Amino acid sequence: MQRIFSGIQPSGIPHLGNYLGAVRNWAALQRDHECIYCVVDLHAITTWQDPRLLAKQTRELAASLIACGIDPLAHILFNQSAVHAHVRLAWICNCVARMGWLNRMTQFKDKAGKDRENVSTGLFVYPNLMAADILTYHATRVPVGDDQRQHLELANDIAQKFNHDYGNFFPAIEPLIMGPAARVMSLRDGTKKMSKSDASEQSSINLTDDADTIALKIRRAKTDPQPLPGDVAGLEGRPEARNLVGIFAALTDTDHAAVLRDHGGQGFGAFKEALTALLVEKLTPIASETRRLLDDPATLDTLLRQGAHRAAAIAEPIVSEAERMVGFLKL
Ligand code: AQP
Repeated sequence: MQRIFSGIQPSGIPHLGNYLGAVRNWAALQRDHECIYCVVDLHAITTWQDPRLLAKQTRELAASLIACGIDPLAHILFNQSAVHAHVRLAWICNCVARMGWLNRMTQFKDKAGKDRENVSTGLFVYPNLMAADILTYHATRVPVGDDQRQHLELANDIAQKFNHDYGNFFPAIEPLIMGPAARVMSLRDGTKKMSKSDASEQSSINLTDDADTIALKIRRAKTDPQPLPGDVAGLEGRPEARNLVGIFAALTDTDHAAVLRDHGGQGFGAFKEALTALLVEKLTPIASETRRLLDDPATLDTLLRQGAHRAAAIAEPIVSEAERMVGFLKL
């Protein structure tokens, strides 16, 4: 059975993009994989996080993942800072990765923007930590949204260079980028990724939104004046229409073409109503289950603590061997 690893940052409330691009697939993959899922708090602090909120956000995200169908008993769910092997291997990855490789990372360029001199060095080496997260478990398959494709290529480059420099040890990593909503875009701008850190609350559907909030955000979602086209070619140059059709397709387990067969020619008013009904049906049970789980933080903490112990038991021998191969004195 192949081992899966993936992570999500407790940097705010998870949104529809996180759900359709990643977490929903994580839940499905549990059927035929050994899965390790991680709330990546070390990654979150690469941008400022209020220390009074980070622990709360970590718990909330863990509850949300369980509500989305992640099974913390049959598989492993934990918070990253609780397993020290990640940072030990991340340091080795920092020393294996080349500056030129990191300079090409588009996510760093997007997030740093014009403020490059003032962002944290952690943000720059973020992809090295991500490589370490995966390699720490010898995971071979990594389900992520489309925005992480370049980081996974870099993780493979790091693994290959380690294998070349120190001896064959790390397996190749296969990215699993799945479904018609692998990159969900902002509801306010179809050319921008839906993101937790977007300043506009209207740009994303959050997994904690109630039915009225979902309806309002979809009603206000940016569209264009044309009705929906009858085929996929008609979505060309219409990023907002493509985004809403992609979301509909993902929620109904179909594709863009099937949605347009049923809804092509319809104005956005009617389509938005159908999309709202679908979102409310799929997301509001997740929100109420998350609230229920958060009513019992002690049980959540126990699940995360046990997850961290089980993760550490897998990680420790792998990272110790990597350290030995590098030449560290292991007493
Ligand atoms: N818009 C998206 N569409 C599809 N998938 C997405 N993911 C994130 N945004 C989208 C996927 O969700 C997983 C967890 O992502 P993350 O929270 O760890 O980091 P991120 O990609 O940086 O997400 P955000 O929302 O943009 O967070 P902030 O604003 O804090 O940086 C990943 O698999 C990601 O691909």
